[in-house]
Amino acid sequence: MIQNDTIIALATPSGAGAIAVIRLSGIDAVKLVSENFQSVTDGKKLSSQKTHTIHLGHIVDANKTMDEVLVSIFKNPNSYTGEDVIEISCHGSPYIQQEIIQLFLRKGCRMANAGEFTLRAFLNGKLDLSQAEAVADLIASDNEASHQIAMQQMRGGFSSEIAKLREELLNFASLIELELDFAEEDVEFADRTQFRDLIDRIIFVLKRLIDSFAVGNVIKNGIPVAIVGEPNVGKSTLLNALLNEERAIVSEIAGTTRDTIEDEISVGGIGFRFIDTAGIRETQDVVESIGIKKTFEKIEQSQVTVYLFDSEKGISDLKTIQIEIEKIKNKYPQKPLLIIANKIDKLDDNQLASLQEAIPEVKLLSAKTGFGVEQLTNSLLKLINTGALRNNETIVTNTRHYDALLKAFEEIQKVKHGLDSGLSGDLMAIDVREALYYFGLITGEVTNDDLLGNIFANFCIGK
Ligand SMILES: Nc1nc2c(ncn2[C@@H]2O[C@H](COP(=O)(O)OP(=O)(O)OP(=O)(O)O)[C@@H](O)[C@H]2O)c(=O)[nH]1
Ligand SMILES: [Mg+2]
Repeated sequence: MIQNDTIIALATPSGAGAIAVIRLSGIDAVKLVSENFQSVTDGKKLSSQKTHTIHLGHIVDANKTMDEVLVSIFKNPNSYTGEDVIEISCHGSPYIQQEIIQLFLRKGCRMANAGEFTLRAFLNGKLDLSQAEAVADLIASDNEASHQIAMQQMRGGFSSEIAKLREELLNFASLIELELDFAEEDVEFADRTQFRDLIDRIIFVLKRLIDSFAVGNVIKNGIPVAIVGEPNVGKSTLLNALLNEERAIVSEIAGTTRDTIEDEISVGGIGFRFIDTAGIRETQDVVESIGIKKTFEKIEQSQVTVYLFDSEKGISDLKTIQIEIEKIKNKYPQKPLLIIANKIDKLDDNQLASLQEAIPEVKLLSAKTGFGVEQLTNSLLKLINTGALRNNETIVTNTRHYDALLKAFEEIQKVKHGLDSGLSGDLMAIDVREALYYFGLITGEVTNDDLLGNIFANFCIGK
């Protein structure tokens, strides 16, 4: 699997820009660039320059000068990939980018696959697997929370904890296996009290990490919030107010929104995905009824439901609204529900007071004036348990890690039961080995080509 041929790719986004960076990594990176580089300082040879230096000059092919560039040199092992790496910062015209890449492909480079630079970093021991995966998460992060989690994972917070426990467990595994060689003598090399203590610590850590996934998953993907209610109550107006742009069409005609409209914003560092839905009512209109069916699907898929009603109707026809609220509560008893009276700009203080009395949990809002919008986003934040995030605890966001943690947890439970019931050493050793296997999957001590292929295929080319 380990290859050190020289790979090349554009590291910056494709298209025109002020500057583009082309990256090469591999055994011939320095030599190839050196042969096609003319320093502004006469006679300066790139190949004899020190690592971590930058050089101004021209990329030339035969006698043709392609661009004035800056070349950065990183010699192995002190580079991102652990190999010799060259970064060429050229002018960001797509033509220049392609000309330079084509030149080095002709000279013997190979176009890098998605994530191949990071794959090499992993294979050369610069990163463990979960850190490598965090690189992709970091690039994909688009809000403060997902950024924070990815940074923490990249720095190794999570995998170093796992690696340390794995090490300790490995130690005990060897001792237990050693006992098997002395089965006749009935000795115990592995101190059972210490062993039990380690198992308890592992269970504690695994449980915390497994529980964190619920938070992590939500943060990574954005929290879906469905905005529902009868036609014309102001759902689309609220969406626009939340997003601060005219995203959805608003009109006084009931049934304006026929399909669902979604958009994401960051509130307090957490990504919320708001879903504006078609108003719920009995209708003969085929298109509208499809939209209404979708509304219920969206409630199912969302983490939080925001139920909006027209506060004037709250005064004139309270019963209907109370019935609606009960219906949603009965249908989705587990889902957090925020009840919002919209258009409160149309009510006077007495009416508002009686509305609040009738529906104690109601939140008052005017999507038109913006009153109550901030309070609504605050309520949403409170619903999401992000305590772990604020406390800077490790949060698991990766499904692959989650699966491995669950399996490891299962195996460790077996070990614990084994200890409690005085299971023989040979059987216990099997469970310990299984747990070790799943720990290793996370950090990459245990891998196979399929697994690596899957992980790195999701990276961008050039990373
Ligand atoms: N006075 C007042 N009018 C509002 C408020 N919010 C929305 N409206 C008006 O109510 C009407 C309906 O608003 P929409 O946002 O289209 O309502 P909707 O719930 O998306 O309606 P459908 O898509 O048809 O289900 C529009 O004329 C809005 O201008 C508000 O807070 N106060
Ligand atoms: Mg609408």
